[in-house]
This record gives sequence, C-alpha cells and structure tokens, in this order.
Amino acid sequence: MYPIVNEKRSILSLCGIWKFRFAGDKRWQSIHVPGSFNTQLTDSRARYYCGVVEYETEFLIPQVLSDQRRVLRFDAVTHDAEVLINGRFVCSHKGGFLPFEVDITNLAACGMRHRLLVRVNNRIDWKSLPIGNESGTAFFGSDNPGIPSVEHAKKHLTSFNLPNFDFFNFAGITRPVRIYTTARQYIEDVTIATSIDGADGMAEITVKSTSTGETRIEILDAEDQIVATHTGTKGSLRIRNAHFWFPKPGTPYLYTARITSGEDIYDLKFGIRTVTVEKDAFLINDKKFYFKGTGMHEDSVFRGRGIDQCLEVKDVGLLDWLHANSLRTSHYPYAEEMYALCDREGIVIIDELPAVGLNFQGQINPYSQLDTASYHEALLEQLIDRDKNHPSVVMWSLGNEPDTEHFADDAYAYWHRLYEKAHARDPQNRPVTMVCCQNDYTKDKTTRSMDVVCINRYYGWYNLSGCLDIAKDAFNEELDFWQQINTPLILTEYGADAIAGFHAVIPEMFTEEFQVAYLKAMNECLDGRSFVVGEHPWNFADFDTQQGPMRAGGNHKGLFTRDRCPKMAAHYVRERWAKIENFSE
Ligand code: GCB
Repeated sequence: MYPIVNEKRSILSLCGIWKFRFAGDKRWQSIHVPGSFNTQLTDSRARYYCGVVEYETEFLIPQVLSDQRRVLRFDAVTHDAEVLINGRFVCSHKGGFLPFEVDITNLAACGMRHRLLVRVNNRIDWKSLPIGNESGTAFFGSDNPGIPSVEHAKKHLTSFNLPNFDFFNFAGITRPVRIYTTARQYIEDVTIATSIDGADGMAEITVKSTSTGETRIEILDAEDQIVATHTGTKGSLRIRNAHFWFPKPGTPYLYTARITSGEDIYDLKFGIRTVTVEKDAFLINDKKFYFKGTGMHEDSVFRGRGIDQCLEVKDVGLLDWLHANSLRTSHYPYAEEMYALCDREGIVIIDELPAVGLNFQGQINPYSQLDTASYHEALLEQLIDRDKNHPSVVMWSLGNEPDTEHFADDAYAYWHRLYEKAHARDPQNRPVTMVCCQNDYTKDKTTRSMDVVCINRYYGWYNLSGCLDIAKDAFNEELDFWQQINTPLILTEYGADAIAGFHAVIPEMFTEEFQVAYLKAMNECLDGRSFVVGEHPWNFADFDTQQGPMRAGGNHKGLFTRDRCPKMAAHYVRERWAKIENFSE
C-alpha cells in the first residue's frame, strides 16, 4: 500500500543527493534521487550506458520510532534492482515501473547510521518488459546478412541495449525511496469495490491485517463527516444519498475509508462509480462515456523518466485545458502520485503494463522465442494490486502493439490467458484491453476478443504518407470492419510528427498545418460511428527516443512541445473537444 502519514504511521524520505557510479568505477559522482541517470549526468557514458550502476546513501531512523515496524520502499527502480544494507543483501526486484519493499525492522537498528547500496541494471532483453531488441532486428538498416557492416555490427550487439520500442530507455532510481513505519501489527491491504443502488452508493471493503485487535471501518465524506461504519475486516457499507465520482467537468467526488485495526490506522481515498461495457458502449455510472485524451510519457528534459509532480500538475491542467477527460499510461505504469492526482481532478485512466515490443514484424515469434509469459503475469498481478482502488482507473491495458497477425493463434493464447487473469484478480472487474498495432486486422484474433477494441493507426503517416484522402478511404474501410464486431472501439493512437515552428501554406508532412489536417481527416472517419467510444491522438507532448533515421531529436507527434507549449494541433483539438460531451444517451 502507498505510504502515508497519520497518528500511527510515519515516513522518512530518502530522496535527495546520493552517490552514483558506473560498475567498475572507483570514483563516485553526485546524483539526485529520484531521476534518470541518463539525463542528469554530464559523464559521456550516461546516455547510452548499458549494464549495472551503483547508488549509495546513508540513513538513520530516529530512536523515537524504535517500537514501530519499519519498511524500506522503492516506488520504482528502472529496470532491475539489488538492495544491500551495510554490505548485506536485503532484496532484489525485476521490473522498472512498479514498487517493491522490504521489512528492515531487524536489519537496521534505530539511532545508528546505515549504508544503503542499490545496484541498478538497465539491460532490456527478450525476458524483460519492455522488450529489448536483442537480435538487432531492423536496426542494421538491412536484413541482408551479406552486408559486411551488418556482420561487424552484430558482434557489438550486446553492448547496445537496443529498445524494441519508441521511447528512450531512461534508467535509474526514478521514483521516491522512503522508509515508512507502522505499528508492529499492521494493516497489510485494503480493497474497495463500489456499486450504485439508486441514490445510494455501496462500498464492499475487505481489510487484510496482521493485528489480533478489532478492525473498524469508517467512511468519511469530503467534509470529514462519518457517513457509514462497520466493525470487522469485511463489510458492505451503504452510503446514503451518495455523491458519485464523475470525470470532469463532472465532480470527481472522493470519500475516505478510515481503517483502524488494533494499533494501526490507514486512510484510503476512493470514489463511488461503476464501469461496464455493454454491447458497443463503454459506461461509467451507467452512462455512455466518450474518451477524449491522449497517450503520454513520463518524460522531461532533466529528470528523464524521474517523477516530477510539478509536471504532473501541469500535464493534468493542460489535459483539462484541452477539454480532455482521459489518458493512457502508455507504455508502462506511471508514478502512483499521478493516479491520486487523476482521482482528484477527474481524469480517467487506461492503465497499461510495460509490455511493449512483443513485435518483430513476423521475423521472430514473440510467443515461442521470447520468455515473458510468467513475468508478464506477475506484473499484471502487481499492477492490479497497486492500482485496484483508484476510481480514475477504468480499464487495464495488457500491453501495446504486440504481433497479433503473424502468429495469430499463439497471440490469442498468450493474451487471452492474461485477459482472464485480469478479470479474475480485479475486485472491481474493470474492462480489459490490449492495444493493437496497425496490421492485417482480418487475421488478428486477439484484438476483437478484448472488452474494448483499442487500435493505433497511422494511415497517412507511416503508410500512404501525406495522402490524406487515400488514408481516409483506407481507415474508413477498416472502421467498417470493426463496426460489425459489436464491441466499443477507441482509437488509442493516431498522429503526425510536427516540428514546432515548421509551417507551410500547402500542408506537408512535419509541418504544424499537416498535423492539424491529419487529425481532422482521421476524426472525420470517427464521427458518426456510435461504436467509436474514444479518440486519443498520439502524443500529448513531444518526447525523447533512441536516436534513429526517423527521429530528429525525439518523437514530435506531441500536441505540445516537450516543454509544454501548444502547437496548432493543440488549439484544433481543444476546439473540437469543447464540442464533444463526456456522456451521451
Ligand atoms: C506507435 C507506438 C508508439 C510510437 C508511435 C510512433 O504505434 O505505440 O510507442 O511512439 O507509434 O510515433 O511511431
């Protein structure tokens, strides 16, 4: 559970300046935690380094906390971590975007200084999520093995750490590190599922506690008035004349569940809302909802992927300015603070796993040649356990753009197993999706089997480049196909790169005018199709990527520049979304 401070719990932040070195170095350099090392350091190795780095700091837990249970928590270390206290191994963790923790009550006595060392490995490969491009597919510029330069380059492949995805592989201790304390007997977990009964809200609450004492649940409204109570670890609480959680411009009303169990107390904010899919509609609180928003990235100039709450506030504010109501955490789970902010601000989230890159355009079968299945499942469980109580989260995305075309049966088996796991594990039984890349949709069996069809399409950009009339024909033909499936569809990505300040009277690719013309053309295809329940232009803002011939200083499909200035497209989208309501009959 997310660390909090109250009368029974405390937090010591370990954020600040730590020591850092590349494995094998003697000399330490200074670094800020949290942050990505690739962007912070001026050391020439920092940007494209591959392998192990070390972070070190000291900590001291005040003696006043000696009766408390003490837990060391990392919100995210990208990608793999090994943690040592005073030279002794205490835990390890695989995966760069989800939290992990270790009980250090008996490992670090209060009132003494302790040395904390974190070894971080940023290598991505065929067993990690996201996927590394271990074979260098497409990277050598030619698949012709006869070209000598290719053979030469292949010898160096292991030092490249190539991503098989389109965002920079930022690494390091990217989110806060904290020691939090609880009573010795403590609340381990709280699960809340809500439903609506006329004017009343129902909250099914389950508490997991190690305490032998009594457990009490109180529900407080936004004015801190108690509106329902229960004694015991499991209860169905009725909140009379409840305020429901609605995305903005509705009211994202939040209640607090205050759990007391023996000597421990935990406070959890939640919203009362329902999410269902019915035929080709996506319903929030039984009303037909339309997703207006974008895919995004945790990405900024100095912090890389390091958490920046100032930027989170800015981004959520700009989404509101656009009249957006939603975002997708493309292509990995975001910092927990962002979900809490979206709960408060009424932004709906499609919560995505870091399963991106399971696609080698048919050259490699990701389901038999890669080794991700059980790890993928573990991440799914961790994600649902972390985010299950957020009212803003309305759908799980199992991954982005896997190969579902060339190995259609293998793909179905792989993704459907996860689909079923997600439904079985989520106490709120939210809809589940997987985001599909542009492919031969007639061969794809997986996408249509999800609760919501989510497709990324680049007609007029990567194919039919610049020819928007033909692109519209092709996209309309595809939408006619999806119309028959009787499942709601969200266009989760569509976009054109635009270099801010590039203009032309006759719109051509890379100009701001073309980006607007492109989005208009695609939107014309969506309008009037009632099974289309959302549009997410790619991307919210320009972002950093691996260097390559298609990327001049990153990906420029942002509606905003990387420093959050609006391009013409942002103004166009804002005008359009002002006229589209969140809900329809
Ligand atoms: C996609 C990917 C996204 C890329 C985008 C692009 O389909 O999902 O990660 O950044 O295309 O701009 O190429």
